Amino acid sequence: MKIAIIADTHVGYPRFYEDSFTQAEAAFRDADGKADVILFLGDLYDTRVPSLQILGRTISFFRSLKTPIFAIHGNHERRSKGALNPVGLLERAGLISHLNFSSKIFEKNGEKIFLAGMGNVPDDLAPAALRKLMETIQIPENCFSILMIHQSVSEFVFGENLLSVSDLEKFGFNLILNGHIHVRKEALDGRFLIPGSTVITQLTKEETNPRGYYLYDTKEKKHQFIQIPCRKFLFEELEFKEAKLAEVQEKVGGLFAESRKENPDAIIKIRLKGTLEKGLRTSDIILAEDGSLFIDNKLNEHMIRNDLKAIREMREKKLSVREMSEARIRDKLKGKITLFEPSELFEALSNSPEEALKYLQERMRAG
Ligand SMILES: [Mn+2]
Repeated sequence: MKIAIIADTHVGYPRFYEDSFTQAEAAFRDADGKADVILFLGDLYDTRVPSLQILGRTISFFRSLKTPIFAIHGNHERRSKGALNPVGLLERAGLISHLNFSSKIFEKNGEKIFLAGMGNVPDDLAPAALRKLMETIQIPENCFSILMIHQSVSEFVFGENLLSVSDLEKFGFNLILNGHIHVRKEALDGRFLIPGSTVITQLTKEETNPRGYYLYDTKEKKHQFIQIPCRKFLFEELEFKEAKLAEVQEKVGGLFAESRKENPDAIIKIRLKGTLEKGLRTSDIILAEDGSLFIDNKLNEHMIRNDLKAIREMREKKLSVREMSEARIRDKLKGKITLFEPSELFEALSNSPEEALKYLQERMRAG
């Protein structure tokens, strides 16, 4: 059987809105022509409640595909227990199968594959959630078995209490597939695969690598990365030494014009390194950015390294800040408050005070 593996399409991503659609569609369309089944690893949408415009466009698109799709939801789509997430909505529309902490068998031409899917949970809860999932399912003997998750793993992401590839290997699946990490990764001689995102989101140097999806052949037990047409991303660096303002502006302008000429549509990031002349501060360097030019100003970095680092981390971990606070609240309240589940109350509160009140009343009634 031929299995297409797609992840992190982030449809509706505001910074590269149109790219998020065209590149997601390119991956699914290509997979539709090559695979017997498509597995999707979470973060189909960029938000938990996409607009009707975004939902409408994807629904029309998925209706045009003929290959069955099995999907889990990612952290961008995660909602509190009982609340419908957009991946669940697509299942209700009959367009995909949502593997929501559950398993399914897919059969074609007499060959069966077993699919177990765990939607995203806060990373610190992932090892326990996975153990729980494993208690409720049983891997059949006559099937090629696949685990689908959307988590950070310690081999590729820094963090505490994360799942690790070596732990995951012990569960005995033939193939382990993970989303969440936006650059392509492989481990266990191809038995652990992360296809990466189809749209550029973090503007890191690693993201200049091709975007695409995996095609896995269960007979040959081999995978192949299929590149999709994608808007070009250029990552350039300029180094200065005691530079004057005019010199920086001139060089950035020149490099930008040159890159634009060769790649009119490219997303361009220019990193500035080195030092400025005495008396000139990093914040004096103001360069025009537009929707496709991004300046990463690291001039005089030795002087402001710590500030920059903190800001950068905050920006990159936009979502995990929330996860970190959730985990901290959970820890603090452990055993002290049983009336509510902090993450559920937070979710309800972020929707409306009425919903939070209703949630609390329901919990009180449940006693
Ligand atoms: Mn993602």
